[in-house]
Amino acid sequence: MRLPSEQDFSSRLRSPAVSSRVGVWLGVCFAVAFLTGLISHASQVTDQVIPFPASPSWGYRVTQGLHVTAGTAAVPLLLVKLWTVFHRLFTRPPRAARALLLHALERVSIGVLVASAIFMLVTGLANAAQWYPWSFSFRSTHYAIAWVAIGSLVIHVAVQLPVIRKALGEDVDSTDQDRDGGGAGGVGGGGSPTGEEPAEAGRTSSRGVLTRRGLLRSTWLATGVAVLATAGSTVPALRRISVFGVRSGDGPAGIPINKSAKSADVLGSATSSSYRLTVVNGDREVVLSRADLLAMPQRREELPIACVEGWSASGTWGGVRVRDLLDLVDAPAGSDVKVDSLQESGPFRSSLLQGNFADHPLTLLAVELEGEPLAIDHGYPCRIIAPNRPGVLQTKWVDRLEVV
Ligand SMILES: Nc1nc2c(c(=O)[nH]1)N[C@H]1C(S)=C(S)[C@@H](COP(=O)(O)O)O[C@H]1N2
Ligand SMILES: [Mo]
Repeated sequence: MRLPSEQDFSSRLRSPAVSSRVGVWLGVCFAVAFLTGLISHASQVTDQVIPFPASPSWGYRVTQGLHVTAGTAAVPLLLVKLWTVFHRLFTRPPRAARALLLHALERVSIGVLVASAIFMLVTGLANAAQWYPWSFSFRSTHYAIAWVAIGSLVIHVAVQLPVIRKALGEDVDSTDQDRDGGGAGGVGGGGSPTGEEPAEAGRTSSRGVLTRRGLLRSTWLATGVAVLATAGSTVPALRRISVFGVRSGDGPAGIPINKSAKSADVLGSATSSSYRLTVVNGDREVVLSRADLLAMPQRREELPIACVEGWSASGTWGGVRVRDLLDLVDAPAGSDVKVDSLQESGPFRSSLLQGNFADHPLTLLAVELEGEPLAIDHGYPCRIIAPNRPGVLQTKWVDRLEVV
């Protein structure tokens, strides 16, 4: 048995003419995912100097919807792209030491790019499906590898720029940049290139069934399907065709449930008549029942829940302004507030409301949704709902607010 050689992958579809066109869109998806990912990261780091802005209230909904959609769209693009360049795995390394070193460096950088790109898409999709077949922390690892992926992508584009520019400037069927000057053997021929084939044969884009244009069209179609199938979890009009956005629109009051009261193990404590909310500022402390909360001035605001997994849904929430509660314990303006819940374990059992969120007039401790008392799975007796905030920080089953 012998190792395959580059010439064994003789399809005319495996050309810079195709891979650079797919690459452009792949690059766009990675750029969008990277930038929106930085935003998502900033929204969850609560000790930054410049606080994450509380407006526009729908901001995170849009950026995180874009993030997950761009990542999903990248999957078919990456698969096609890898297929079009796969043969390069089998190029014979050069003999001369200097050329060999450069070759090796280029190979390592491609290896890093491919590995990190696959890692990003696989972990992102798995997270969106709430499937964690790993033991590392998703968020910090996904974030760290994002820098590796984007860094190696920038290097790759810089190195390949001459090839990319030339390929994009020419017709997609041009064989100018193909291996062996456009004369390599055809699909299924199995023979090695002789360089003596008629020019005609070299120019034909398809000796197989698929033309280059056909392949590109199928790729755009697959990408479009991936976009529609994901975007529906953010865009209500697309919900019904959104097969990946399974969690959109179900759940009480049309808002999906992320973690149920049962799985958070708060069914008993959340419905208990001894439930109390404690608001603390230093040695000032106020203890309120749910009835006390209902007796305070009630506000109604329309705000979205926007999960980091990409789904989002808007609702009309009713409840007490967090700032009104902080006034009960004379919390100074701009105070950061730690929010605790009845949930005893789990990564999202508590959150920090930075001062600009705690003081924001739209930030509520909600007791109702769509005019009904909050469903237990949405956080009964009360939950945080604040503008432009990732879902993970919209803490449910709140029992303590403490100025820190
Ligand atoms: N106490 C607590 N609050 C929580 C969570 C949690 O696991 N525990 N999950 C968060 C996440 S990840 C999201 S997306 C929102 C979802 O709110 P919903 O279930 O009311 O739609 O709740 C947030 N609040
Ligand atoms: Mo979430």
